This record gives sequence, structure tokens and C-alpha cells, in this order.
Amino acid sequence: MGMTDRPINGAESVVQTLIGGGADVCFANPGTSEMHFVAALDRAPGMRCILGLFEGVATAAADGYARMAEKPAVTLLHLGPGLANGLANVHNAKKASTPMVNIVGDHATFHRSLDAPLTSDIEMAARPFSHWVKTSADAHSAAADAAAALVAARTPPGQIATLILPADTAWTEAKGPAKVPEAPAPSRVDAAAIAQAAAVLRSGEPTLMLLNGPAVRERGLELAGRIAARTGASLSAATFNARMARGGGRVPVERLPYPVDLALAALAKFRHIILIDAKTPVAFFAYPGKPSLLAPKDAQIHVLTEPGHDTIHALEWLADELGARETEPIRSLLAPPAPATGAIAPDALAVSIAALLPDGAIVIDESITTGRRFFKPSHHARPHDWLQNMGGSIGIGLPLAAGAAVACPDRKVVCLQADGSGMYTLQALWTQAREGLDVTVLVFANRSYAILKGELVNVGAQDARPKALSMLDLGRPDLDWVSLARGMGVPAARVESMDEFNRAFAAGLEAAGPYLIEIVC
Ligand SMILES: Cc1ncc(C[n+]2csc(CCOP(=O)(O)OP(=O)(O)O)c2C)c(N)n1
Repeated sequence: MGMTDRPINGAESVVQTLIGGGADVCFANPGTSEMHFVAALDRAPGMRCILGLFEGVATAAADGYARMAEKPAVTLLHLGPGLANGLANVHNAKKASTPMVNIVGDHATFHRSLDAPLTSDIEMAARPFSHWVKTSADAHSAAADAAAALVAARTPPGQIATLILPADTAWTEAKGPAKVPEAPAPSRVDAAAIAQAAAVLRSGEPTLMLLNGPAVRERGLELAGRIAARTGASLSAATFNARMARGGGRVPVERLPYPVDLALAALAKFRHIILIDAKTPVAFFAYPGKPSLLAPKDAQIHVLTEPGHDTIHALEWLADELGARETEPIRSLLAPPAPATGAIAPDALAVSIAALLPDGAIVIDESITTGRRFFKPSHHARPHDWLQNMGGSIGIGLPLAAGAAVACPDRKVVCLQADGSGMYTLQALWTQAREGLDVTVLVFANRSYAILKGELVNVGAQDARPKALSMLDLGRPDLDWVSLARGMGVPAARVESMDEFNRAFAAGLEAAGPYLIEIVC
């Protein structure tokens, strides 16, 4: 029996378990095999259901939600093909250590062997992109499986759990919901790791503290900043960060550059690199004649914390060890620049964005080449969070923005969106409109896969000739983002100068709900 006095089915037992365990948003794209789950969601108060018109929208929205809400969202996906459509952004979420529970419907157990059209090996498809995969055997075990999925998702640093529910496990009568146990706490580093890091930092040799994960959130940056100020160590964030605290009053750090030559140069002077939730720096891709490992050969790599550790505890301990608890760190001044004028250019956009970002903005960065130098001026912008794609699979920005806006209805979301990447999941605009999400989207319409034009040369493949270029250009026809947005219910404007941009950006920020600006650049 469930919350009511009538018997409940497996789907209801799963929904009630998830709600009881604190999951309160479901990003969904259901089909017939999930209809009992949909009905169960309909009956259960306490779970907001948000439709995405492609599964990659649902999975990236769940990622954005979890990064900001600091708890998992649920996705509801339709058998193997529905999951497959969502997997690229599950991949990105996995690399971001995002907690996520995917509920994937399947054919009824007695139907699976008949090879009906939508039959596939869902577990096999889910496994490379999930930390935890299970198919519920029957209705009675579904609730306990859902509880286990939620615990798996919340296991530090955050994991992907995929629970497959055959239709008959959903529609058959079940016992009540299961209680969701506490997830394990992050583990603490041992004294040896602290002692080693402290010895390196005391040595006076050139040392970089490379930060990622919780170390680039406000408290982590503050502690790292104190240690750096006390010891003379340098600070850098990793190239990609799931959520970084930035702007006036925060400890400013640059990111390790993406291009291999720039990354090599940035690391060349260090004898020691202390990894704090960061990985050993490696190139995004291999290039003929260039190294894959970016640290100097003679530099020593030390691990203070890995993902899943209690990073803040480790940094506090290290700060105590070094007498740095009370040391004042370097902080960014709160001094937004004046908006840029003149022709549209990446550096001018960087300045205007820094000028106009509202207090507490959530910046979603899928700006690719246009945004390479966006960081510098925004150190002095109003305090904000900056979210990046951790998995390199493009097409995350618009739905990540939707999910972040669902998590934080009181904050403005600013989505920095390259046009090519935006086209992968542009249906997220419709979800933004339908849910009234407070997102200002800046589309950098350079009408090309600009980064790949550089890569064609970087990998030594060849100079760009017309046939190759036709695979890297987005023109003929130009995408009309204003019409695309309006067609999905999002008001939009096109701008061709910085003055027009400044006015449109201010108007977008002023508006409640989504607004899109196509920046011809
Ligand atoms: C799922 C996926 N498909 C393809 C790629 C390869 N890829 C990397 S960047 C890129 C084009 C990016 O173009 P755009 O978003 O317009 O940014 P720009 O380079 O023009 O700044 C492509 C196709 C990828 N990273 N992920």
C-alpha cells in the first residue's frame, strides 16, 4: 500500500521513493513503455515534470539543474533509442561529476524476447555512460532499485545512475515506496597527503596549485587563495570547470589554456603541480609531433585531493598546516568595465558581457572560439557562477541553461552559445519558453565551425580547400536564429554593432523569461 489506501503499482512506488529521497524535478521525453510512470508522476505531488523535445535536452537540463541545485534531477527516457538520443549529454554530465538518475522504460519482461521494433540491449547502451545500471526484475523490487539509484547518484563526487523499468514492473501491483538511505560522505585525505603538499609549498620551488571541482567554488577558492598568498604558490583552474565562482570579491584564477602550445607555455616554469580535484593536465586531442602530457617532463605531480574527496576539509587542513588561515588572499575588485562600443569582436563582447552581467548571474559557457578570452574582463564583473562543458560533446548550452534556470528561479541565466553547438539541441528554447525560464541567450553567429578550421591545420591534415571548408561552414543558407527562436516562443533580436548589442542585452536581462540575441560576428 502507498500513501493512499489503494494498492499502488511499481511505477508509483518508484516515483514516491524518488520524491521521498529529495528528487523533485523530472526532465522527460516519454513513450508508451513509460505511460504508467507518467501516470504515477501525474498522481504524485512533489515532482515537477518538464518536457524536452529531444532527449539530449532532458539530459543536459538535468545536468544544469544538478550543478546548481546540488542534488540530482530525474530524467525519463524511452527505451534504448530514447536513451541513445540523450547519451551525449549524459557523457558530459558524467565528466562533470553530476549526480543524475535516468529512468529508462523497456518492454514488458514477457515481450522483450519477441524483438518488437523498439527492442535493444539498454543495459549495454547505458553502461559506458553510467556508474550504476540496473534493470528492475519485478514490481516488488522497483522501489528498492530506485532508492539504490538515488544513493548511487549522490555518491561523491556525483554519479550517473540508470534504472531500466520494464513496463510490467511499472504496471504490476507493488509494495509501498522504499526509504532512501543516506549517501556516503566524501572521504577525507590522510595526513601524508597534507604533509607532502605542505612540504612542496614550503620548499620555495615554483609550484602550481591546479584547481577543479569544489576547489573552484567560493570557499575552495578562498582557501586556495590564502595558501597561495602565504606561500607564493601560483593558482590555476583546470581548462574546464563544472561550476566556478567568479567576479568581484572572489579570488581570481585563470584557466589552463585549451590550445596545446599555450598550455605548455603556461606550465613550463613549474617544478611542482599540486592537483586539487584536478586531473594531470593532458591535451584535449593528440597532435602529430606534440606532447599529450602538458606538464614539463621534470615537474613533479602531487595529488592533494581527487574527485570524491572532501576537498574543503583538505584545503582547511593544509591552510592550518601552513599558518594560512588568516592570510588575506588576492581578491578581484568589483569594478565592472564600461560596455564596449564599435564593431562586434570577441574582445568587445567580453567587455560588454562583464559590464552588464547582473549580480548572481549564472553564466553557461558554450561559446567555443568566440569566448576564448571572455574570462579576463569578467573577473571584475558582479559576482556570478560560470558553468562549462566538461565532456567536449557539443550541444549542451541551451538545455544546460534551462536546467540551471529551473534550479535557481531567482537568478538570471546568461547562455553564451556558439551557433554550431547551439544547433544540436536548439529545441531547449521551446522548453525555456514553455517553463518561463529566465534565460538570456547570446548566440555567436559566426556561421561556421570556426574551431575546426584551425584544427584542420593544427593536425597537419592540409590547408583548407573548398570541399573541406564546406564541412566547416554553416552558410548557404545562413541560420536565422531570430526566426528559430520566435518559432519556439522566445522573443529575439539580431545585432550587428556593439551599441545594438549593449541595448539588446540590457533589454534581455530586463525581461522576465527567455530572450535570444543573434550576434552576427
Ligand atoms: C557531439 C559532437 N560532435 C562533433 C564535435 C566536433 N566539434 C567540435 S567543435 C565543433 C564546431 C563548433 O562550432 P561552433 O559551436 O559554431 O563554435 P565555433 O568553433 O564557430 O566558435 C564540432 C563540430 C563535438 N565536439 N561533439
